[in-house]
Amino acid sequence: MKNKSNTTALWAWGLVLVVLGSIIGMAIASSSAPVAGPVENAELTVSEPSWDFGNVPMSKGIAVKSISLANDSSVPIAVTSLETSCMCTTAQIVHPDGSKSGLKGMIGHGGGSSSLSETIPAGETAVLLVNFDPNAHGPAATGPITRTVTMRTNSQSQPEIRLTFSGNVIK
Ligand SMILES: [Cu+2]
Repeated sequence: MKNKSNTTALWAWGLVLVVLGSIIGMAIASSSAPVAGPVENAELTVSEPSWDFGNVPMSKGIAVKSISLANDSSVPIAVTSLETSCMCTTAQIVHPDGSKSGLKGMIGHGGGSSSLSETIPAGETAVLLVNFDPNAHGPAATGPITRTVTMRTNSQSQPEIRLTFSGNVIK
């Protein structure tokens, strides 16, 4: 009797280990898998690759611009990195369901990471929110500015998307 239940218990543990092992194996495989791509015949249509904020009063705080990123192709497109040219500027991808990517800024000495794994499914139009803080450089920093926001994608024909904006910071 004792032997039989021991054998059964051994088999049960063996089964648990096999199941656990395959679950862990799959998790490792999916987390270390490279982001799919590059993909062909897939591009994001950017509503405004460049824009001018015009006068940006310090008193009104952060200026925000919404840029649409339309995936009109038939395959998902991955945005693999996002960064800005200066610490006064941040950017974030927002999906139609309201879910958001991490907020990304300038990548400096030891500061943050530009890497992202944000998928824009076929047929989806996501929004890139770009925030410019006219107060980030202190009260004396008035005058014209130019900044860039750079995204990398797994599209073969569109590995990098660079947006540029200008503005004039006033008191
Ligand atoms: Cu700046």
